[in-house]
Order: sequence, then structure tokens, then C-alpha cells
Amino acid sequence: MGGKKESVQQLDDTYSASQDALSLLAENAELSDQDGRGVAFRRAAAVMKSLPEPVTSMTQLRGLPCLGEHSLRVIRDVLENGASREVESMKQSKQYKALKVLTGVFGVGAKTAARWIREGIHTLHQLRNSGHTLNRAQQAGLEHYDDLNQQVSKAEAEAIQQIVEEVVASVLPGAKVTLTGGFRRGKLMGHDVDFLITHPEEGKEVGLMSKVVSWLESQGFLLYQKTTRNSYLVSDDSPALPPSNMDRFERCLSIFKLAQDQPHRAKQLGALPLDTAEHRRGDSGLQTDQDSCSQRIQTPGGQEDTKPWRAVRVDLVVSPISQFAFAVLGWTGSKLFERELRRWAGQEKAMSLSSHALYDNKKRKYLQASSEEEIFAHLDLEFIPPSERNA
Ligand code: 8DG
Ligand code: MN
Ligand code: MN
Repeated sequence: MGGKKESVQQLDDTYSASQDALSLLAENAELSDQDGRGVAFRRAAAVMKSLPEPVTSMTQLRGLPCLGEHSLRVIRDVLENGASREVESMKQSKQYKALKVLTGVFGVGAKTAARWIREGIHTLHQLRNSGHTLNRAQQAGLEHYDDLNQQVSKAEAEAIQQIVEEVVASVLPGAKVTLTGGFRRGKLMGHDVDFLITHPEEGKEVGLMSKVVSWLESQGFLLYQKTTRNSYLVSDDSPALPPSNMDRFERCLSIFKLAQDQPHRAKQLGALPLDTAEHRRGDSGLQTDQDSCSQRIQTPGGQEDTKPWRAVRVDLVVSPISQFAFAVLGWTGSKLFERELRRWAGQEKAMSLSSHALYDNKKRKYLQASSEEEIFAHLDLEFIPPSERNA
């Protein structure tokens, strides 16, 4: 006992245990609609993550930023007792468990969940029997609850990318699809798959989303979708306003129906030249496969114990090429990274950064950029590659 290797392992565990505890407190704050507290705990967790070596004593934390009284108390508890009592009891609380289950339904936010809990709804069963009228998103969320709460793998993301690329190429040749979000940061798992679509010729992207969505819908790829039109106008979007996390690109929040053997199948499909006419006739390879999938489940007895597809959340965003660099930067995340970058822009450079543009408040003009590198240069920062934006 107590060999070098073991104690290092133990230290590593403590190290990530305090990170986990802080992340859980952040999550609980977010679920409880206390975003300010959420950000504070996220920052504290990020600071712990950034430390070069495991923490063995509280003195090592002296002088570090973002570690408030509360966070320090939690870290001390973990260091001394192996776990934070506050976090352990929170995890066991009825309130936290209910918040977690209810906000796990796509389309249900912290406010709605809290309202339901006040009415005594703590489980999906109670929600289903409550007589509440759910909106379309929530209905889909409830219906595909298990699938949507299962992480999306890199292979699944790639399979969906192949489908999206194919659709986009067939409805607008020359348009470009970029995988953004966590997968662009090199994560191996995600809660959804994010795509940004643009066309090298400004204006060509107009009308693209509705065509893409119609095609996907006609091929049975969508279990749910809600498209929001682009509402960004440079003239009415005062750069003086604090840049918000929400942007105004045309976007489609969707739930894909992904065939389970999609990663393999998509690879095969990739080799086939699928032309648009074939798609329009609705007898492309995709369609045929889709059909054979649905036939497979109609086995005698009608038991559907292993369905051959799963539901996956997919975000599609369309950006004009002039805003593309800003959109990629904004949609690559992480959310905390974006927040810090915007704070830097505002506080250190007197600039307003959004997913649409960068505005120099002193020069009173927009700064153009055609790559992420140029945006970092405008901000006087060294380029930070996506894989280092996971904070
Ligand atoms: P995950 O899906 O694996 O959980 O992680 P993620 O990919 O980093 O998170 P995400 O929720 O999919 O968001 C991806 C990025 O998109 C995130 O850094 C923030 C950015 N983003 C915008 N505008 C908006 C918006 O209006 N809503 C959301 N949810 N994200 C937005 O630029
Ligand atoms: Mn994502
Ligand atoms: Mn997303």
C-alpha cells in the first residue's frame, strides 16, 4: 500500500473529484435558473482543470483567480474527506433528481422544470399523466428521451455529416458544410451534432435551409425540426449592445433518425455518385436502405425490441460567407471559452464580438475577417486551436 503509483493515482482522483464537484454545483445552479452562480462554478472548475499538477494542499490554490469562498470550501472538503458533503447531499436530493430528469426532456428548460416540480411532477411518468399540454419539441423530447440522453459518438457525428454534406451538395452545388461544436474541438462524444453551412458566393446561401430541410424530411431523416429565419441586420443590430450568446442566423434545431449501421453504410454511400434527379425521384440508395431498415423491424409478433435506428439531436446553421469566420468561432465553443473571449474583446480591446461580427468601439467600425486566425489577430491574441477551447 502507499506505493508511489498508487498515491499518484489517488491524487489524480482527488484532483478530478474537486472538478467534478464544482461542475455538479454549476449544473445544479444552471438547472435552477441561477446562471450567474453557474458561471462562477464553471470558472472555478476550469481553473482546477488548468492546474499543471494535482492539488494536495489548499496553500497551492492561493492567488488563483475565480476561486470564491464557496468553491474553496468544496475543494477543501474533497481534499480532506474525499468528497464534498454538500455535493453528495445535493445529488441525492429530490429536487436535483427531478430537475435532471425533467430538463433532460428536449424542449424543457429550467423554468418549466421548476414550475412542474412545484406542481409535484418529479418523474417522466408523472409528466405523461399530468394532463399538461406539451409543445411539439417537448413531445418529441419525451418520445425519444432515452436516445437523446445517450451521448452521440464521433462515428455517428461523421455519419450525419455525410448525410448533410450530400443533401447540401445536391440542393446547392459549391456550398460548404463545417462540423462545429464539441466535435470540432476534438471531443469524442457530444450531446448533439452542430453544423454550419455557407456558400463562397455571398447571397447564394439564401433559401438554402428550407431546401435542405425539405429534402431531409422527404427522405424520412427528420423526427422533429424547427427552423428559425435569419433575423440579423447590421443596421438594426447596435454593436454597442452587449453581445448575447444567442445569434440570429437561420437555424434548424432538429432530431435526426439515424440508422444504427449508419457509420458503415454512410461510408459505402460516400463512394456512390448520387445525383439530384435520383434524390427527387426518391429512389436513392438512402431511401432504399431506409426502407429495408423499416422492413426489418416488422418481424412476426411485431416486437420492436431492437429498433434499427436512434434519435440524434442535430443543429444546422446557415451563415453568409462574410460572417462565416465569426460564425465558426462562435459555434465551435465551448460556451465558457466563448464567454471569456467576448469578455476579453470587450474589456481589454473595447470591441464587441458576436457570432456575426467584430466591432471596434473606438474606431467605430466593423473589422472584417475571413478566418478564425484573423479574428484572433484583431483581438491581439495568439491563435488558439479548437482542441484547446474545451475549458
Ligand atoms: P455538446 O453538444 O457536446 O454538449 O457541446 P457543444 O457542442 O460545445 O455545445 P452546444 O450546446 O452544441 O453549443 C455549441 C456552440 O454553439 C456553443 O459554444 C455556443 C454556440 N452557439 C451560438 N449561438 C448559439 C445559440 O443560439 N444556441 C446555442 N445552444 N448555442 C449557440 O453561437
Ligand atoms: Mn454540440
Ligand atoms: Mn448544439
